[in-house]
Amino acid sequence: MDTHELRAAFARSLSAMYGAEVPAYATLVEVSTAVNRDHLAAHPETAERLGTLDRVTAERHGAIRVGTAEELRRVAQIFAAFGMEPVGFYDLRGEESTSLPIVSTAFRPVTADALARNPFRVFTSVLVTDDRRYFDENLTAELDAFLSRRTLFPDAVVALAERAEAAGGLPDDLADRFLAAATACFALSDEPVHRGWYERLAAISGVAADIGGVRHTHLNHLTPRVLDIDELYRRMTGRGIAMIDEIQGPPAWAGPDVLLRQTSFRALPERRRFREPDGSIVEGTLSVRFGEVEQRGIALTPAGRDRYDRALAEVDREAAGLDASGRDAVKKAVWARTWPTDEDGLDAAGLAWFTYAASPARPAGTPPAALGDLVRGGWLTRSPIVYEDFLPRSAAGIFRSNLDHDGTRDASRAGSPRDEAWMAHATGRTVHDPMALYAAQRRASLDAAASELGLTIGA
Ligand code: OOG
Ligand code: NI
Repeated sequence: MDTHELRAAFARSLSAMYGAEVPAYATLVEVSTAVNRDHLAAHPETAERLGTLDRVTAERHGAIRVGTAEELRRVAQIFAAFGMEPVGFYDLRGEESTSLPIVSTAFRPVTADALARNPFRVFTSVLVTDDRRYFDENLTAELDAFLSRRTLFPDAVVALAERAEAAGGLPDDLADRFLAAATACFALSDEPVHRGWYERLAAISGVAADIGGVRHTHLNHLTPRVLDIDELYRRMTGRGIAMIDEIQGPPAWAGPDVLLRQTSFRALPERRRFREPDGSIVEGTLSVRFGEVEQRGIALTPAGRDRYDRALAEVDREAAGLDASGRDAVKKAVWARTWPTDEDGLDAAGLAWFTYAASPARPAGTPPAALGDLVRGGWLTRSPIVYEDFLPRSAAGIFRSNLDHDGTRDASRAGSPRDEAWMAHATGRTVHDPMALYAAQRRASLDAAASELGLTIGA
């Protein structure tokens, strides 16, 4: 099995495991598949503009959380076997009440070809155990000692991953063994949770307890992609599944969808065993795992992203104190006055990423020089580049609505430094800049089109 087959098989294997662990996820996948099929039937001309039905139906992202740089390095090696490389640096800490004591990257394929084969991505976070806003000196020392005594990713799995990365795949028998062992690393453990330790961390942050309160990691969620998230939301609600009350990100509107819209069903109580302070084992529940779903739009340039961030800040100001439907109305109004209503407008304003190809049916004669004229004159066709990354701050409402409480932080203390260079050092790998990947994809398409047309296309 080559790298791409391994990645597709890994996504299927995790999906089967998560469906068995979290039955509502299986419902979510079933409803998503039906929504996608129906959407394609209703809009055959446009439905596949941001990805074929085959890609979108198989598409998932997962989220996992680890505790140390060493755990990060090992999981990066496992993902490398699947052709998934770190892209982007996200800092989820901060002053807002929704802040989490983690920094993150996303492991995903980076070439257009690999993304088309299977775009599986895993948002991967690491606990910042020495951030004094959350943990004092003593707790940092206790946490680090606890984390140093566990092994999330056994040597045998890491060794197979090294071999798969070096060879670009694995022979079938080893591939099966590797897939099973890699999947097992992310299964929910039934080992009893030490109540006292878990609750000490949970008082600070539910995410800190989820990471540092147990001796294993697990998938926190696995997210299918839909072509119509509003319809998905209606159908899930119709099946009696309690969804959070908002779709996060841009509103539904008639113009082009950009970036990411996400929503989720609430975390469900899962049976867990607890070890009480007196040593007895009791049955209980924890609610940490939820069901997210997403609709992907066009990737934005830095100028587009800036406009997006300012539009959302405007929504926050104008919608302060409003309920979900009031906020949605504000969002729609802000979008209508902020965004171009079609792809021409996005491209002309330099807000979104596109690829270009020489049109097979282009006119005769001398082509114009400017990119916009080449598209308008029928020399080039233009296709949007789908957003392949994450917006965890915009999804903060999802994470928040799935935590029992906001936790506690001492904003008067300084955070500890973490940045992309730290992430690169910890993973032992280059952390790609998402914007550079989109820009390179655009440039490569322009270069190919230019050589086919026999001209130079600037910009
Ligand atoms: C962060 C997960 C981020 C998304 O879709 O933005 C993410 C966490 O582990 O809570 O999956
Ligand atoms: Ni997610």
